[in-house]
Amino acid sequence: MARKAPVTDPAQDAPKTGEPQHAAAGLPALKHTTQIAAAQMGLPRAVKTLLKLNQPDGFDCPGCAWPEPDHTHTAEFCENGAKAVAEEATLRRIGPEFFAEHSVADLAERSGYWLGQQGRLTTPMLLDEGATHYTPLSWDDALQLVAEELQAMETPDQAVFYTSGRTSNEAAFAYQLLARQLGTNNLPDCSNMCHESSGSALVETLGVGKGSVSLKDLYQADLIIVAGQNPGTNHPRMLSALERAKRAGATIVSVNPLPEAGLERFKNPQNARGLVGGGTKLTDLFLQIRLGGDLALFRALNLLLLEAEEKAPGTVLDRAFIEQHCAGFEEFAAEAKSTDWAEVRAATGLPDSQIQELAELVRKSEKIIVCWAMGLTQHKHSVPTIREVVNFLLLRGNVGRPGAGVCPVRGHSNVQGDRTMGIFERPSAAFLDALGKEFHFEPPREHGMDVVQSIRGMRDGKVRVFFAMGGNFVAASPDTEVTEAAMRTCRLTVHVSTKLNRSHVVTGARALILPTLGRTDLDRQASGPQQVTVEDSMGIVHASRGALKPPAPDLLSEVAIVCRLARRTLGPKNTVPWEDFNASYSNIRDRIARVIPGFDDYNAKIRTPGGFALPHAPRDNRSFPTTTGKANFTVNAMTAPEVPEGRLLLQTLRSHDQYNTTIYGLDDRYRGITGGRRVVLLNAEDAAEFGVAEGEFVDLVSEWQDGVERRAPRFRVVLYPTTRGCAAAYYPETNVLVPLDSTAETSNTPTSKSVVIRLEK
Ligand SMILES: Nc1nc2c(c(=O)[nH]1)N[C@H]1C(S)=C(S)[C@@H](COP(=O)(O)OP(=O)(O)OC[C@H]3O[C@@H](n4cnc5c(=O)[nH]c(N)nc54)[C@H](O)[C@@H]3O)O[C@H]1N2
Ligand SMILES: Nc1nc2c(c(=O)[nH]1)N[C@H]1C(S)=C(S)[C@@H](COP(=O)(O)OP(=O)(O)OC[C@H]3O[C@@H](n4cnc5c(=O)[nH]c(N)nc54)[C@H](O)[C@@H]3O)O[C@H]1N2
Ligand SMILES: [Mo]
Repeated sequence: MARKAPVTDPAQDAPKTGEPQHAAAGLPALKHTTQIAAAQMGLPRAVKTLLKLNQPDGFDCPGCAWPEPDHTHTAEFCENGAKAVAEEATLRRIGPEFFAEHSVADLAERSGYWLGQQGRLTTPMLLDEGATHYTPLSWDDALQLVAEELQAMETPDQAVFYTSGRTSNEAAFAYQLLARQLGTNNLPDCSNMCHESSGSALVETLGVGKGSVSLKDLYQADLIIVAGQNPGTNHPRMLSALERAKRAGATIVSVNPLPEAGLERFKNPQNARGLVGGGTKLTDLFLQIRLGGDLALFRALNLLLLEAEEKAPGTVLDRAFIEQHCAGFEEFAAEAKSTDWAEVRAATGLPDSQIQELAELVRKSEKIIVCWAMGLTQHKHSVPTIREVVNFLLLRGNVGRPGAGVCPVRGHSNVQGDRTMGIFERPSAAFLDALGKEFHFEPPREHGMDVVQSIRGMRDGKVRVFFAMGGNFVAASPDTEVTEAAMRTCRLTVHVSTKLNRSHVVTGARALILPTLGRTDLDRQASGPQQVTVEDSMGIVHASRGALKPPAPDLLSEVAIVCRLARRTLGPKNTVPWEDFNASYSNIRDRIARVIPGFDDYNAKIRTPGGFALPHAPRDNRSFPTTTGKANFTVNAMTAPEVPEGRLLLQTLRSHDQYNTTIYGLDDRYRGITGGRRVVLLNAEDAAEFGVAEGEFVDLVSEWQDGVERRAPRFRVVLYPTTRGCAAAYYPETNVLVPLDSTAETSNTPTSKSVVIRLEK
């Protein structure tokens, strides 16, 4: 029986609106941190836990992937990091009694917020075929059941192994090894919905799919452009870095359809200026762009730079860098010069004068960094947009020298590390060669399925087993109804999880919940307490040690689950010492050191406080491991989302009180919205044109070339200073509107930031 996700819980969803704020953090952030942490864990545990957060002997924040600065503060965390920790370190528990009381049909009626608030999972649970309730079972029985289902497949490609980006390096390495020993590269991950476009564009142009800057570079930059990112909510510790850069003289430009409070002004809760003073103004120039207008903006900037160089040869471009290190300049320049200002205006909605002002700032700036996140990666033309950002930086040699470079700001705390460990459906031949050599087996060579392909695969009956290492696949993926129906075709769905979520109630014929330790929990194995390692957004790898008493005595770590499952599943095929891996994670690290470049002496290096940096050829020595051996300029045709008359372009984004599909609360404080999430932010002139008023209810109906109607009912209108024609509403409530086949070219990322909609009263 297919039940739809509950539309809303009226008692919990009565949004009120006030004025959007113009500064982030400060005292209110401290107040909220304390309230939330104390409510979930009680005050003593809250204090003990938060003091261990991001400290050299403590655990890595399970929030975002922003790097830790040198540890000068005892409280090195932010409001939203504390919320992420409180969510995990909560004292609430759900065991067999809970599942006896609540049928799956009952749970399917609950909101994602309610599900998450019930507490930590404690016991392996099985939803048997035809059963109405989950029932407890032993770890042995649970893992045996998965092993048998995997062994019963006709081909290994009937299994899909999803990963969300919190999984440690050790667990990720073991997990991908299990999948490949089994014989499949079906290793989709949250990155497929997140920064895949950045990876695709950067590998092609610079040869490495990661950011090229460190925190130190940020502090030294003259100009920092923050495009398509809301750090005040999603990477709050980035604001301290921007503040420091600013105080060292940097100019900050933000490019966004929304005036985000965190980028306007930052009140650093770690100093008096921030707590009681006015804080620091961050943004010097705000370009309120149209959704999807960034390619046009960077093309226009590149045109202006090329024209300025023509007028004053030798003064604008870094000719020596271009000649020595780059390929494709002539083709790129010819294309850039064909840029049509009328098209730029239509795509960006910006006055020419603002783009010229930014071009002037660029000319005056020796060292430039561009930071971005989902506002750039989740469009149809995201890959060409990011390639154009690279063109922009290459023109003045802003890659591979101090204070300059590319800074894609990652989401999940170890999403970058998971990819480094081989969680990827399209692994390189070099990686597979090294893996095969180390473990004496022949890894599968055929590419596997990414997230969108996995959903199609399930829909088309090609997948028998869906296994998730964390995450909430059903709620995070696009086209909710399609994804939910796809999930239900599986023989078995398995979730290794810390908290209950929607993916546990939309299941295959049988389903398992395997509860696991989180980042904050003490992880004790045969050789003693274990540490794990993670890689942040700037390629620094460091250790993380959980300290809290686990929520239940027999919870297994992610590593233990993988190792035990592998031993049961692989049989004679197996060539891996899983028991040793399980007993001491340093045994896994020894193998990683031999397979993955940059990890030599891994076990020794993680003792360095603050961790160690992975090699990054463009940053370290201006060498570019691309197909041409140079940094590639690229030709990116002008394009922007097309919005028919009477329609709006919708972006689906995060509120201040959520972590992806985990809802912490119902407020979006900086945007002045409280007590509810089912809101659509509209420009007042658009609202007037469509004849809707503040507080009125509308259905959001998405229109896509397949002609299928996708509807998200009853959203309350909030008048908001967003760019004209550009609406905004929260994810995951609006995932139902994102068509499965509407994805970015090359990266196949769902276009969550450009959905054409109409409003219906
Ligand atoms: N507290 C908290 N922290 C998080 C998360 C969370 O949910 N909560 N999620 C984590 C994850 S997985 C990720 S990936 C990151 C996400 O971090 P962000 O990318 O900051 O998250 P979004 O809320 O999707 O915000 C997108 C921003 O881009 C802007 N934008 C949208 N479209 C465009 C566009 O076309 N052009 C431009 N220039 N701007 C645009 C939006 O107005 C918004 O400011 O955060 C991570 N950190
Ligand atoms: N419309 C729209 N859709 C989007 C986006 C968008 O902007 N708009 N953003 C996309 C992005 S950027 C991302 S990254 C994805 C996120 O997709 P996911 O990573 O799949 O989703 P999360 O909501 O982060 O997953 C939360 C669940 O992870 C589990 N969990 C938490 N910690 C741990 C742990 O330590 N171990 C294990 N095993 N489980 C744990 C908990 O059970 C929790 O319920 O969503 C994408 N979807
Ligand atoms: Mo993400």
